[in-house]
Amino acid sequence: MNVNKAELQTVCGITSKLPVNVLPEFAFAGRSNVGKSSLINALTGRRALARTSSQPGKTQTINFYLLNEALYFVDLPGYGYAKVTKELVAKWGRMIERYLVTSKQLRRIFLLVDIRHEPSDNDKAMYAWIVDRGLQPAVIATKLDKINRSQISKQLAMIRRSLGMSADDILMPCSALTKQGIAEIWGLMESTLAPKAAAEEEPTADEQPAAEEQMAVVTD
Ligand SMILES: Nc1nc2c(ncn2[C@@H]2O[C@H](COP(=O)(O)OP(=O)(O)O)[C@@H](O)[C@H]2O)c(=O)[nH]1
Ligand SMILES: [Mg+2]
Repeated sequence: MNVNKAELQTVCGITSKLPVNVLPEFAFAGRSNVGKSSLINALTGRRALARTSSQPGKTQTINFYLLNEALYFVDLPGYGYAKVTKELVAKWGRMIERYLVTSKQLRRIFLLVDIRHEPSDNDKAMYAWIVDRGLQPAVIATKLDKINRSQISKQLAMIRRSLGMSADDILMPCSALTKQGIAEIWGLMESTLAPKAAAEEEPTADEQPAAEEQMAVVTD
């Protein structure tokens, strides 16, 4: 998609009311510093739409970016940042959960993990929770430019195994620096939005998870 217009429309803090949007949403989750904001910038072809930072733990809000007045990117707070209190970490977890549970427009959650590292316990808990809720995840392995080509398939297999992904679960490598994988991520979003794909992916009544299932992320 060619992004002609991109704006930060809503910023929600821990106690803010979440917007009730009518346009489709794609959410980006993952630990602090994994590259969420950089990926949003690469996908939108903007240098600094989402603020990137070498200091982890800076984004403590849920940011809604409206693109082409047609869809939203939702930048979720990074989890697993050690230098904040347990209480704050737990609040972020509840905030992410509240968004994921209440959004009526969420079409897919991108869970970002660093291609160089084994997913953390929080990554594993987040992925399992997304799958249990019947939401549509896609795992993005970021910072592809930081490893040798010969390492790529080994690292992707490690991530798949570690998160307990099956062969049909989506895992895509990308680099916000070289833009490798960016077109493929747009391709996935476009097919997610296509009416046929959307109808096929609608969970049936029995696939709907129990409302009381809790997300176990961000309790470290
Ligand atoms: N080499 C490389 N660095 C990246 C990439 N994506 C993000 N970074 C760097 O990783 C750091 C954290 O990125 P940021 O997008 O702020 O992560 P966030 O906390 O998940 O939003 C920054 O220094 C980025 O420049 C990538 O694909 N390649
Ligand atoms: Mg960020």
